[in-house]
Amino acid sequence: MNRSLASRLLFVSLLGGLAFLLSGCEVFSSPQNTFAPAGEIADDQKRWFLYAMWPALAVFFFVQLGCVFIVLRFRKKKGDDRLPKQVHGNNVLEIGWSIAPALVLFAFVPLVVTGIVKLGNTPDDAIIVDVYGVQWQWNYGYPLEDGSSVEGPFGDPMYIPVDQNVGLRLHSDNVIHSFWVPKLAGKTDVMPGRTNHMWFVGNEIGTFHGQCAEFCGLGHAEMPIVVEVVPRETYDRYVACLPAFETPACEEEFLPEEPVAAAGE
Ligand SMILES: [Cu+2]
Repeated sequence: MNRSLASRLLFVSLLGGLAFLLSGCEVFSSPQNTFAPAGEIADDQKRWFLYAMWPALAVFFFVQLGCVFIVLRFRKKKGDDRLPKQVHGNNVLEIGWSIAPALVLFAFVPLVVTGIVKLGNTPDDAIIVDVYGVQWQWNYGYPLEDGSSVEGPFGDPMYIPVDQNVGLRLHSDNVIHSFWVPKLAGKTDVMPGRTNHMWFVGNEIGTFHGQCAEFCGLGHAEMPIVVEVVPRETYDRYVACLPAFETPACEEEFLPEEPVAAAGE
């Protein structure tokens, strides 16, 4: 095989490979897409990520172009067997590429500090939901007006009111789990022996999916998270129905249909 045919084949197969890889990308429709946030916190986090991503991409392309330029400009030429000029160190370049990244990082300081402070302070008007990571299910506890709390059935979705700040207290009495619903907020570990905190808000009514993001044993893959962002009245009815969905109205509204019944059999 001659060289130009080989390089053409290589180019075509690289292009095919790239197309194959890109076919896995879904921009907005996948259910766990951090680029399609459905709440203020996830939206902030997406924006912060993009602030860092664009400069990083610019640096990446700048460095790659530099590499290509150097390889082409200083490659060995036919019939020239002399050693190239031997250079050791360049003060201007070295000081430059130490200071420039430091300046870029420094530009992120205000953003990072304000972001950390915002994420670390649950707003005063938030409702506080307890999250229990179990091997291998999630369970949620909701605040009642008298200051006590009531737990939903194991495996039930988390219900929260739309446009309402929600603070989570994350508990585990077994191993480390991680609570992550990409469209609503970044992940936070759920640790035995300590209570971690996070907060978020769902600004769109709908069902949002996530999963345990810390390998927690054999049933790790069976720890999906479902958050139902619902109108305030629906949330109030749900909490009033807990813990047992005893009335027919509760049963009808909040108990999932049996799979067999749903299939019409
Ligand atoms: Cu887990």
